[in-house]
Amino acid sequence: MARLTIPAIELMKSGHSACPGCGATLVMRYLLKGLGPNTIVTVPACCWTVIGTPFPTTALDVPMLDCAFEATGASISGLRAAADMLGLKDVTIVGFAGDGGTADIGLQALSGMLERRTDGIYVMYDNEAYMNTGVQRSGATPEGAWTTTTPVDADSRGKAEPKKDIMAIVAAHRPAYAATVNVAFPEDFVKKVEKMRAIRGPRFLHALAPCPPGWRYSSEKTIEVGRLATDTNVFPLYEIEGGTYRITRKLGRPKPVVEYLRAQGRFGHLNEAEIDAIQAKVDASWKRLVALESLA
Ligand SMILES: Cc1ncc(C[n+]2csc(CCOP(=O)(O)OP(=O)(O)O)c2C)c(N)n1
Ligand code: SF4
Ligand SMILES: [Mg+2]
Repeated sequence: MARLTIPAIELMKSGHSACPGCGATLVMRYLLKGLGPNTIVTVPACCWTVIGTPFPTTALDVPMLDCAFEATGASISGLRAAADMLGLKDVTIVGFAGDGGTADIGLQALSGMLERRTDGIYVMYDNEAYMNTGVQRSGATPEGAWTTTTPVDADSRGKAEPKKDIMAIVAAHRPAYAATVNVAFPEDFVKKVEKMRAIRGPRFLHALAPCPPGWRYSSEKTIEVGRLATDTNVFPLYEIEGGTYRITRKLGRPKPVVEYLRAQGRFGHLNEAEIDAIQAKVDASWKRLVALESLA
């Protein structure tokens, strides 16, 4: 029998207030399994402020602070400085923010934290919209997706613009470590977290977090939809260490993108030509990633 590589420790408990099937809860759960108890988490406005600490309770066995929506990067730097002043060298400081709070409103603070070489971890859990306020489009919403602000009607076919490439933006800051992870691949996820925990300097995790109400699929399908995102190359798994790219899951023959799109109501309106155009863009992005890896 294959040995289970995921640590048994549970630092995220039941009793949280997420929707059934929420991918963002699994991001926190696997993250804390990899980091262990000596961790402080800072969270801006997002679903997780509601999920994690409905007053006066908490679902976490580590300290969790609320920071302003745009301030996660600055909050990581401030907590690191305070921990150093107190001689708490072994504590890991983690910022845990949504895609809206990272790729849009928190981008400046993230850039500052990376540029200052803060010794901390920034996690962007990506459910690809502003979910907590009712599924508004973010910079990380993929092209073609329905949201409440990118409707499907006579004038609109969902989001017209492409998804913002947060990993390319982070990579341009030359972080000590950056990686993509997906809750549907927990072993790969935890292995990367354990590795990044031992590295010093600014580190970043881009975590895919499927969201049943926002992506419009039924709640038992979170892992199935998550697997399809990676196995169609829509959301490839890779890491960047010291500027070197390494793809951590490669399929001989990826699945067609249509399988991922058809599994979700937010893409239900797309016609064959629109799906072919998305497939061509996914193929081109994958080619670019393979070329980056070959530079190693
Ligand atoms: C400065 C500021 N603007 C707007 C809000 C309202 N707000 C709270 S959560 C949220 C959505 C966050 O989206 P994202 O970061 O993607 O996290 P998610 O809700 O999807 O988990 C917004 C717009 C706020 N709290 N503060
Ligand atoms: S809206 Fe989505 S991200 Fe937010 S709690 Fe529900 S499933 Fe999780
Ligand atoms: Mg979001």
